[in-house]
Amino acid sequence: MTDAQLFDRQFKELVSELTEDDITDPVLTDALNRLKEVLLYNAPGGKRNRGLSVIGSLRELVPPAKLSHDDVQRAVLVGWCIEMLQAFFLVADDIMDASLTRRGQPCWYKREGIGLDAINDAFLLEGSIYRILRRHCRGQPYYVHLLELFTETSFQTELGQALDLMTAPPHKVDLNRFTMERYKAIVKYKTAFYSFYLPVAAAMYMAGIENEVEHNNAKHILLEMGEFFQIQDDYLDCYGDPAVTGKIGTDIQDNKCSWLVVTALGIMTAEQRAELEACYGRSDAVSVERVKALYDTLEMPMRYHDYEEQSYQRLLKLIECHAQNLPHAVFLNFAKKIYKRNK
Ligand code: DMA
Ligand code: MG
Ligand code: MG
Ligand code: MG
Repeated sequence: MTDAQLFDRQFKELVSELTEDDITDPVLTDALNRLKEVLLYNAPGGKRNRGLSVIGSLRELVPPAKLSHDDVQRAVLVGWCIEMLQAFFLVADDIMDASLTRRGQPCWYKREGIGLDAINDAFLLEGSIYRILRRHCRGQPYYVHLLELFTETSFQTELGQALDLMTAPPHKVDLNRFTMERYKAIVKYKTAFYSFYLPVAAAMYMAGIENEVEHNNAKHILLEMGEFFQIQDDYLDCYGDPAVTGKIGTDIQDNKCSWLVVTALGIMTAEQRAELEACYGRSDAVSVERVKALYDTLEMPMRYHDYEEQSYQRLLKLIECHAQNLPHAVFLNFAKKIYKRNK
């Protein structure tokens, strides 16, 4: 069985552990049924790159003979904890971004009868992480490391989301806010820590690697990868095919500090800047089309593809000089999955 199959098969059991075995007070039946529905709708259905990279990385860090069946199972479950963390952030992110679809279906809060009750559902997803970690990893020497890693990473992501939101106040367009410096801070915190450092750091702790220097080396490479990943996300928000990405873009309407707007601002004329000022951050279709036409005039797809190539070359160099004691495959496997992606 491949790790991906193992991973997918584990989900059903995880749901029944959380909703049937963990808490059994009969007065909670309705709430636990709700949790089950929330998990089934929001946790699966993604690319599961983050979740799968825990077991993927662990296999690069520990020789096969030293990896027991239980070690593998725990890595798969920790992978699911990352997918639940992602689901927690996405349920909330879609409310805040006023998005319509996610993974090819309506966003959870958009479903009939859900609305802002989805806020509590997001908390349930977050809480589920710690129930699973406790059940399966409590007796392991790395338990406290994992707890600290998940809580630290959550906080970093929340700080990143705060920056993202306050740099994009609704109906208050101020193009001076959109600097590359601000952009880098937003994406490092809102995306790179939880999407890239978290899964590899979890595998490192599970492999017994606690050394701060090693963690910093890994972090250096992974945060760079995370920055590129969010740049792709921003590009796909405008230029991706919703039938492939599973989501309809909202960055222009939401007045977001996207890589596209920051990069475009650096190369546009004063007239183009005035045009952008007039139509960015508005939800009517005509304004959105005017922003997209401006991006096309500035050849943003070509600039993005050039950037993608450069970024890949830079990353390979970074792996060469920063992955001293860590197997390069940990990083290269991850890089292979994200470069040239279209979803
Ligand atoms: C994603 O930013 C960040 C988190 C923490 C969910 P985003 O709003 O660009 O993501 P998406 O494009 O998936 O809505
Ligand atoms: Mg969003
Ligand atoms: Mg967002
Ligand atoms: Mg996005």
